[in-house]
Amino acid sequence: MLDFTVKTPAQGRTDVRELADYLVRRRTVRDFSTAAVDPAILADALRAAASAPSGANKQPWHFVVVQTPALKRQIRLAAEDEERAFYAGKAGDQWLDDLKPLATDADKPFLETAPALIAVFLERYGVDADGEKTKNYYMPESVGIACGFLIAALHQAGLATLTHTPSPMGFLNQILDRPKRERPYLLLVVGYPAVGAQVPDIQRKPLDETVSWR
Ligand code: IYR
Repeated sequence: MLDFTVKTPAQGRTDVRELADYLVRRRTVRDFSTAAVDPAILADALRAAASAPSGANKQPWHFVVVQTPALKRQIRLAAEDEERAFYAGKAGDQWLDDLKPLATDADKPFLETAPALIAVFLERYGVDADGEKTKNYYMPESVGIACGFLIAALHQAGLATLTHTPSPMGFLNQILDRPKRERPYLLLVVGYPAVGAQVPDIQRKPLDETVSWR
């Protein structure tokens, strides 16, 4: 095995506790400061994300880091168009009811205030050197795992994120010039929380509800 660092169980015990204690402190933030983010932090977080396991190691993802104000503005305007339709009724009463604790609405100023947006695309199929289509496998699972790595890495760097999914978000292909074989999967808002940013008063389920031991 290449480069696999073996830990003693005692070291593992300490390290996983420290990691869990830190990960459980992550909260989704919706109120971002305009403070800049070090591009080297983004690069390392993306390096972690792109190392995720994927079906047949096809790595069926593409990440676009958006920092240009004009592009962020275009994305905000397109996302808010979709969100207005969603909150005006497309979502349905039950969904809107479920969202009440989050106090969200169709206004998405963070798409401009946050210093970086990372648009994550799922590659539905690949293209080889001869221009022939190649197959990818377990794409939603693979990209979801990569996004988990990305969010955890950005959190480790002290950054806040928001997993934003305006629906549909086909506008991202057009604004960011990505091919049709890539489907927008997630728009991750990245930055530091605004001074005084609040998060919803919501709790995680007790672990014995979501974990069984047999
Ligand atoms: N995309 C909308 C609505 C929304 C949906 C879910 I599910 C959430 O967990 C949060 C929001 C929005 O961003 O407002």
